Amino acid sequence: MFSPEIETIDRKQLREMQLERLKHIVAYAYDNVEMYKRRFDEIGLKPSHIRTLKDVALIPYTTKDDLRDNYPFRLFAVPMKKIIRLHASSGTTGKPVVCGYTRNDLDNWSTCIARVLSMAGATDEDIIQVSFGYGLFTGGFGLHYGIEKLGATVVPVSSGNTERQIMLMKDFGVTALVATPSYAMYLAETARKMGVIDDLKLRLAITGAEASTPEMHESLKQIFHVFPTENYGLTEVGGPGVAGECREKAGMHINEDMYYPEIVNIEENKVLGEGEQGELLLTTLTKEGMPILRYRTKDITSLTYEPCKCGRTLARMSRIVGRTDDMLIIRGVNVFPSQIESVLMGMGELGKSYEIIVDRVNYMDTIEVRVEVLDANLLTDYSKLEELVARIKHNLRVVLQIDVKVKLVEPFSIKRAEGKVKRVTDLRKK
Ligand code: DLL
Repeated sequence: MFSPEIETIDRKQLREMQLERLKHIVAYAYDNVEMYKRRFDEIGLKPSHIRTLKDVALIPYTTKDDLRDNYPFRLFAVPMKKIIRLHASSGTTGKPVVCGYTRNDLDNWSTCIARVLSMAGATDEDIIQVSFGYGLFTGGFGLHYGIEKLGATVVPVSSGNTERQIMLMKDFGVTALVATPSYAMYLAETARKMGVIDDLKLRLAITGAEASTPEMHESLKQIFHVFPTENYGLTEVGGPGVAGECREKAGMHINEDMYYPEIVNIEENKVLGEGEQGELLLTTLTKEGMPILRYRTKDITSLTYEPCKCGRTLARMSRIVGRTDDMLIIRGVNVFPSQIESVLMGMGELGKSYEIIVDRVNYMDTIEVRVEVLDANLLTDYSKLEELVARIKHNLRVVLQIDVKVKLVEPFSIKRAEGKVKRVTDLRKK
């Protein structure tokens, strides 16, 4: 454990710490960020009205639009002189979301990452390859400095050049990989093709930055012989390091001394209780550069406060079910891409790459899943092919309650991503 005094803290003591930090950060945001002062003044809210943790509900939400409206630096609470790093989201449309860090912010960030790595089972003996992109994306540099703080050896390869990544992994005796789950899978497939899996010393795959399913983790375990864990974060609150899975793989432990999580039902404007599923809100408790109050992540999850078998008392968030904005509504039925992934990854004949194409034909929504087969020979055996397609359709129907068109394609015919994968193409939006 990297910070046992925090990770196993008595929850009553933690709540006291959170309240003290919450009061501080609210006053700090009010005093130093014009938007927060205006928001509070508009509804007559004073920082002194925050007397208990529950009072956090009095504070208006912060949204991505607020960040865009205040682009690039208007949510910073310190003069630019104190900001020593900038990162920005990989958003493909509109202005990116920017985050600024003071020296203390970077130090806290590295601590959060070191904890997440150590939860996954990494130690200062590990050689860790970072295959997240280095640059404005928070993944590369975020993990990099966390690994150094843990005292492990960092191999900053960044993303791309997949065969070379495998060569380095082998030659350097890399023991842990940091990547998106889809890129980790691409690396696994490539290593298998190169016939070097047994020459690798890899034991951990620390994945994050995009959704994955237990089935995907199981596949990584089988193909790459690694123990996969996942971790979570977002640029708006600083990047990765918000939460991570421990070896129990029973939810991601939230670094609650730094982030105050809530689950809300947005339509009803209601804070939900333990175990209830809704949108995750995050309040940064220690950020100096860009404090954020009740940020609407759009990520759907639930929380549990039960102590974990690993000994940590930090709350755990369940795997992200999906984002409120990537939920597909097909003929009135809500479909999350993760539901489709669970079905596909659970079927042995299929490869690990797939795509989802949604369209509207004659006013009717259509959904097609294209998925690779493991063995190309199957595509020429008509009866086997038909049987497999029927089985996939059936399994999807059981989970989604709708009919899905299924197309099986050759191994490696779907383009692989080197960072975050984009699985869904929604042609209705055109
Ligand atoms: O993806 C930060 C990050 C880097 C997290 C490396 C973990 C590891 P953004 O690019 O701003 O930041 O994207 C944030 O990605 O709101 C989620 O929708 C999604 N996301 C991140 N981690 C997970 C995860 C980074 N473990 C957005 N499971 C978030 C599902 C995730 N979705």
